[in-house]
Amino acid sequence: MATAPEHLTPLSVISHEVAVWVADVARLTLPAKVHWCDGSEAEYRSLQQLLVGNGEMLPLNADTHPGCFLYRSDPNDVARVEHLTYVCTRDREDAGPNNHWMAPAQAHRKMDDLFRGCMRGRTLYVVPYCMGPIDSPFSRGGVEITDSAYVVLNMRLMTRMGRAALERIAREGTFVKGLHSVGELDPERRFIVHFPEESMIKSYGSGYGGNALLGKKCHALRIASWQARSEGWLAEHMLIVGIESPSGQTHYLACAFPSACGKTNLAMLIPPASYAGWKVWTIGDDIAWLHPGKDGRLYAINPESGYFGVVPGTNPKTNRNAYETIRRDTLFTNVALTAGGEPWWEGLHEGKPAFDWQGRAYDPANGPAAHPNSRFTVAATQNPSYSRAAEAAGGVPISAIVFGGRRRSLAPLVYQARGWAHGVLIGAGVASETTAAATGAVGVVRRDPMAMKPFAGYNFADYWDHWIRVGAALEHPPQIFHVNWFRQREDGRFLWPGFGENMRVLRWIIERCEGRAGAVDTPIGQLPGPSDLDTRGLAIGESVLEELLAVDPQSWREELAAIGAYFDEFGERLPQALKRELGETLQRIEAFTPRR
Ligand code: GTP
Ligand code: SPV
Ligand code: MN
Repeated sequence: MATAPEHLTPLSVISHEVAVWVADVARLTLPAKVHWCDGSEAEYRSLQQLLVGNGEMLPLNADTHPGCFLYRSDPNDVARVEHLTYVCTRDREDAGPNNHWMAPAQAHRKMDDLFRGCMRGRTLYVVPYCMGPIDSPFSRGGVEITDSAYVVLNMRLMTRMGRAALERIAREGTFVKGLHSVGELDPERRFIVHFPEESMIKSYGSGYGGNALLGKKCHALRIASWQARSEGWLAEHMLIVGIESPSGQTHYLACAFPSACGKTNLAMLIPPASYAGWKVWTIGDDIAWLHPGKDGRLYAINPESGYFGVVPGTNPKTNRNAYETIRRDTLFTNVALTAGGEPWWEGLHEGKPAFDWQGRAYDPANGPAAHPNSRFTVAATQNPSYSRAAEAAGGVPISAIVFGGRRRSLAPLVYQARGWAHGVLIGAGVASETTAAATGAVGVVRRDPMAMKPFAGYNFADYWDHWIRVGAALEHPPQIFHVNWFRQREDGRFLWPGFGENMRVLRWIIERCEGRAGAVDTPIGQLPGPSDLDTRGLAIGESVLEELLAVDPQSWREELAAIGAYFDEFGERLPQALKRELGETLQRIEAFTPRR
């Protein structure tokens, strides 16, 4: 059944292991047809037509949005499901208190029972993909088997998918196995299960985003973080952005913010008018694989080739680059529709919705017109700020690592770690308000270390230990910072204008890396003094700036206690260096009298 079709000749590109696995899966799932994806334009177009033909996808207004489509997912399947996501290691402790765990044998049994015969009457798509540039030694291959043509379309945009990936896998001999079925889309029969020791993923019952596009969070973060630990690198939930100063020098920053906390926006930021001559280059908007280089610096590749971005809030003012990027050849998921067949969402500031994300006549009583986690899928090359360096086999050198979260209070606009180990403490202590990117309550502050709470494929204590080791071995480690764009007034308005204006903070970060910008020492790290931050042309009051840059000892005492209590969950496995950094920060707080 799983013999390779003629359009993939020479057949030798299919490794024996891939062929055997596909045959095994076909015997389990019993599809009517097996389709090996070659990744061609023709295949892409024909799958689009298939979905339009059976009503699963709607072509959008071809004059305003050529090549764009709307896909409506099942209303109960609109976000990642963290409570149904498992990491299955032989030893439960290896998954850690940060992951749901099942014994591997039991998990395989449970999943295979769900998969048995689930593709009857359907097509099984074999999706070979490569995370990272095809010719990069840092890249890794995978094969996703899925019964969703929508998943195939997304994978074609998000990864290097098709023939070249299959060839690379045949050359390399190893790949990550991902088995996916939409199943019945029943939340009671939905599980996203990882077997890091077998480089395997089994996902059943969802057709949405990170649950179903297995190259993304499942492979490039959960499985890859496990591999990275044993191989001496880092797989992180980070954007990668290049900032070119008027002198022509480019610094690359890798920034870890939790889901729906501004990575895509920062990665394609447009500097304020006063920043003539500055340029921003996007390498990646969600995931970074970081490798120590021979020169003692850290180098990053973006394993993805597209963006699966949050739609609401996108407009020419907040993010003109994203706005331009998604005007053509874009797959929209769960946005609203105007009477003229154009996509619509909250925060677009043009047109008005006629139909909501479920296809109902729009009625504000039903809530937002576009789902808060509605998304665009688009090729990265369509981004006006796309950098060719995203194709560089060796990656780009990282000057700074920036952690961040969505905190309405406490965390200042920006601060710098005193060194690598202190930076790891800052990353491990990140907390953020939950967002619509995952099911469950929104706006609840929770610990989200390195923005990896939902994505670390192993015990966080071991993960922090690995971070400390990687940095200690670097002769020129990146500087580490923390930012917070989301401080709010009582009435909910943001204190900091954000978006393009974040450039002012990035500038301070870069000039700190160059040893040029000033800073004030505080117990939590170094902060810009009011005159160290470029606020020219910014309508922001002195008192607001003071509030954004304040360190309140009592609140921080409580925060550090909360971080300590969180660390206690990890028991003896918690690295000594983190305990030490936490203790030293506490001591500095006790000795601190804030400036007035
Ligand atoms: P994932 O794709 O889920 O990983 O999200 P992300 O981190 O890429 O977040 P994204 O850039 O898509 O932003 C999420 C939401 O935050 C959007 O609604 C943005 O409009 C909003 N946002 C982004 N940057 C800023 C900012 O600087 N200030 C404020 N107030 N909102 C922002
Ligand atoms: C996230 O939730 O961090 C995303 C979207 O980037 S998803 O692909 O669903 O994980
Ligand atoms: Mn993300």
